[in-house]
Amino acid sequence: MVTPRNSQRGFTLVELMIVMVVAVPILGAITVTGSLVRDEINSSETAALTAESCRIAGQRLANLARPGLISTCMVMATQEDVNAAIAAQLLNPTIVVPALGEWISPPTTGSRPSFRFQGADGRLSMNAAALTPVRRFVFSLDQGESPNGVDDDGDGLIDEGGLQLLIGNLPVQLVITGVERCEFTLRGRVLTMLLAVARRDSKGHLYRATTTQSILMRNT
Ligand SMILES: [Ca+2]
Ligand SMILES: [Ca+2]
Repeated sequence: MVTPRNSQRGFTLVELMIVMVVAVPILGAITVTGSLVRDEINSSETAALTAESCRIAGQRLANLARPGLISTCMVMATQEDVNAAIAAQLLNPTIVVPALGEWISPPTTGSRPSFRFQGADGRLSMNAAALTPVRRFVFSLDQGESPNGVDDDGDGLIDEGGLQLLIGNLPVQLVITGVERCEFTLRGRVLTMLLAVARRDSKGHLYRATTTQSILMRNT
């Protein structure tokens, strides 16, 4: 007499091993793919946020500087300005050598990282003698960074710092951080502002964005 096979029997060890051999790589692939997709989404978001914050900061600078009067524009003297003045003074002793960081008339060549001006807002525009308080865009390197083209503090960003807005002597707003390049260039009445910023995501990937704004400073 033949005993019917038990249809309720479980998997044999061999069957389980076959299932594992087939299923485990598939599950692994699904997990890896999911992780890659998540990373891709995070990367896209960080890249978009970096570009957006850079663009907004550039737009803010342009809006703030637009009422600026050309006659009030100044830049902060860099070491190059000091060196150039020392060299020029040898030929012309009447030339005054500025201190590092002193506000000077914008040179006709190159760009500078900090800029100041006074403007006439809506209320004061009819009175040329009544200017707004001095507005300054001041770029400062982060602690641990020096301007040498090298990432001194090991965060991946090079020569980075923050751009601060001061009205009068009051620090009003940190316009943007993670700034690798901040350049103000005045040619005639055209002020060009360049901002290059970088951001790092949780995985250490770097994202960079640049924005340029040009505006016409006012004559009166
Ligand atoms: Ca750095
Ligand atoms: Ca550096």
